[in-house]
Amino acid sequence: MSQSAPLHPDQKPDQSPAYITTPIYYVNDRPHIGHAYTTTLCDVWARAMRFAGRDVFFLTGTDEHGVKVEKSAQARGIEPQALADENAAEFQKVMKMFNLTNDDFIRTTEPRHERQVQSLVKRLLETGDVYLGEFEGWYDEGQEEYVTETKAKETDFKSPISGKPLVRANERNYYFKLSAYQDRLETLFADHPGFVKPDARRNEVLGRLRGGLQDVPITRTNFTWGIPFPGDEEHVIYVWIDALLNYATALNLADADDDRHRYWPATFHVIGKEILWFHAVIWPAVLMALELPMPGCVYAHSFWISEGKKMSKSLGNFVDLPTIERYLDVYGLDAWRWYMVNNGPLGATDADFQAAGFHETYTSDLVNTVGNCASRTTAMLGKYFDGVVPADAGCEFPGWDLKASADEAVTAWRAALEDFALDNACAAGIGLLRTVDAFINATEPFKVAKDPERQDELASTLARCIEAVRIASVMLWPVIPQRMESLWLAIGCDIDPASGDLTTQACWGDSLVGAQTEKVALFPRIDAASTPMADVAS
Ligand code: ME8
Repeated sequence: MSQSAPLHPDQKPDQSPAYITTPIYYVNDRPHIGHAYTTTLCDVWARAMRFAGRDVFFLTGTDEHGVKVEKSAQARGIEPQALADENAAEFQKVMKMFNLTNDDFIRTTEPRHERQVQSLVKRLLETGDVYLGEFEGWYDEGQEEYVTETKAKETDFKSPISGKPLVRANERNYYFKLSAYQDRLETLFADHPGFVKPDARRNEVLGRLRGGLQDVPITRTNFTWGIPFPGDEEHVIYVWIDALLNYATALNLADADDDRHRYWPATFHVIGKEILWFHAVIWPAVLMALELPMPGCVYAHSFWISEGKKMSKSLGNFVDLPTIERYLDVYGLDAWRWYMVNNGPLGATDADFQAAGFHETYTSDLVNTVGNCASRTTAMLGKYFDGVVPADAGCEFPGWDLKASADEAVTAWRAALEDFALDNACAAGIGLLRTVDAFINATEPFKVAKDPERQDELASTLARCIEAVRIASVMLWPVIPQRMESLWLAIGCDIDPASGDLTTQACWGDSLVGAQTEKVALFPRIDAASTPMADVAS
């Protein structure tokens, strides 16, 4: 897809493969809004791209090894595998609950993953990118990562994430020669300015990268819950190397010839900002060592906080699954997805989850704009044309060109998706509906209808309104699929996003002429008193 190309029905859809991934989530904890958020963003993009005809592979999964999982399991008196099974099932439940369309769910304790990780690490050993060495340094136990002397001083020898003291650790381990990739990584960043997004995040990584790279230990001997290092089973492979490789093992990249190889490399690795270093520096260096092509973009979003405070176990203010379920019960899944995408931390700043803000967004965007525009257009079609969409009689309305507005919106929508600016994609869709509303207010079809001489004008107005509503619905479908499908049923249009024909569907035309429509009520008005606010605020 080219960013500036306007849509045309004859334009061939881009059917190239696209690969999008979420982080794989730790099984030592239960799923919460953060996990649902990242996965929903990827789902929206995957749906839009499939609709646009691309051959999409959308991957998510769980990260099941490491000392944190081992410790959590010990605390509960169960085996790590039992804990992993229990929580991986919770995460899989989330995918169903949010109707997420991932093509695979990878678990790092699966044999397919373990086998390939061993074979890829063996390759790194053979190329000399992994060697046996000794190291002493400051270690962040919570993050399972060494920090440099400079960084440790800056944070007063405390973890910048958990605030807990760093510990002095000394290990004989296998190391990855990260330092050898300094120049090539700097070139990657210079040649591909879009490699890390948003820009603020890219600048952070570049700053740290220019500070110099140290080799990183990629094995551990102080615990056993991990993949054994090939040829030296006293060591287990460090959880981060094990985890990052999921993006390759899910596509069976360590195996010769496989259908899934066509998806490599990832178009987007979508992650939270706290794990950017691993994805933007260590991961590309590992891929360089393995001589594999680089991902297109690492997109690092910011964090949800909750009612003004950082979410933490001690505060107990995590927006967890039971809380989310209450929102789904009251507002429905589409409303949840809309709020996630439009009010979430997609850019470089954190976003505050507020019950009041949720209600406001629902009411102003979905009830008063999307719902209202669709309902007033279909109501007028019912009243003046017995619900049958009239042909556009070609009347002129100076200052108004809904077709041009729709074309512009679709171009903006496509450009936004290329940038992973999903909020801007929503703005393009809902913006078109606002234009339709303004057009109705300006042309006043309810007055025109009273004059039998002005039937052509009335037909032109309503034919254009319903066509613009239809095109907006195509753009909004990836975010609010259930309601947009109800709308399609009600206006008698035959759209199947699985057919990949968005290029045709998003084109202005007369496909609805003669269709039997009925009045729709897409998003019911909800009384603020019946929202889950009280529970969340308490
Ligand atoms: O880091 N706001 O797993 P994890 C927004 N296993 N997103 C959030 C969030 C918040 N408050 N909290 C979590 C790991 N997330 C590793 C990843 S990948 C090879 C290995 C989301 O269970 C966000 O995507 O801690 C973040 O990066 C991810 O959950 C971390 O999940």
